[in-house]
Amino acid sequence: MYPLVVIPTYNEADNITPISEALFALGIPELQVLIVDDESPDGTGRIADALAPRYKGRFHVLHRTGPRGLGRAYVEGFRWALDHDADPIIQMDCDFSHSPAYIPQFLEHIKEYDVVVGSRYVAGGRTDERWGWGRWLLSWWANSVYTRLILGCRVKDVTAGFKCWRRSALEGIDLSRIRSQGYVFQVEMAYVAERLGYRILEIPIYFEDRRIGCSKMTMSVKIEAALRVWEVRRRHRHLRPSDRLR
Ligand SMILES: Nc1nc2c(ncn2[C@@H]2O[C@H](COP(=O)(O)OP(=O)(O)O)[C@@H](O)[C@H]2O)c(=O)[nH]1
Ligand SMILES: [Mg+2]
Repeated sequence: MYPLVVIPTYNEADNITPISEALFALGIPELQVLIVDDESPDGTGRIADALAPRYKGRFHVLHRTGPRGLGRAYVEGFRWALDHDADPIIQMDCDFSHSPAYIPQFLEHIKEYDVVVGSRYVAGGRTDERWGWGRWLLSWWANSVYTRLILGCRVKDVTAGFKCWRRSALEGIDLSRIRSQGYVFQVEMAYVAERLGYRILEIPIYFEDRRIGCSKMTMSVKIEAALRVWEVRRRHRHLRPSDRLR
């Protein structure tokens, strides 16, 4: 067993090398990294392949083909993690919005919890200082009011993408239940984990905007994700702790 960081990538050519360096610079013994690339046109996948020999068996690359999507990339990455004895499993973006500096805290808390969430919306959590009021309010409302009210979730940052999972939680969730193709994957995983009664801890993080490259989260993607929250609710609201896979 070893901690594994899973990073989905789409056009992250300028971030992939620095994020890998930052992760291994943490000096966490046995830490491994899995990149799940969706045929990025900018060559991220090729850069990742070239990095692998540098980290001697601790850096892995999955090349997905077919329709791309954040949700599909994560499900494939998590399946790989379960097949390769990883525990715990950390998920994060490639763009430094999720600072690797929080990972030691995740690894500490996961000893007591099933899921640790890097949260923007608990006391001490923050979003980028450059966000104006309007943007902060929209994000907070979409996340902490709209999505949480529909789902009746306790988790405050229900769209968070920076999380640490105990292997047993990912096994119990049963990844074949998870259907999201895109960003609503984060919401679906948080909701299913909560319905199944897993112990969830939110720790505050500072979420900084990406410095390099561009977000794939366009307004139409956001609207689609917001509508799909209803689908997530319909699909999983009957779940109980007894529905864990094992
Ligand atoms: N494999 C894969 N990764 C993706 C896809 N879309 C986004 N990502 C990655 O998911 C992470 C979050 O995406 P980003 O565009 O930064 O979203 P934002 O932080 O919400 O603006 C980044 O590491 C992206 O490269 C996709 O379709 N496939
Ligand atoms: Mg980002």
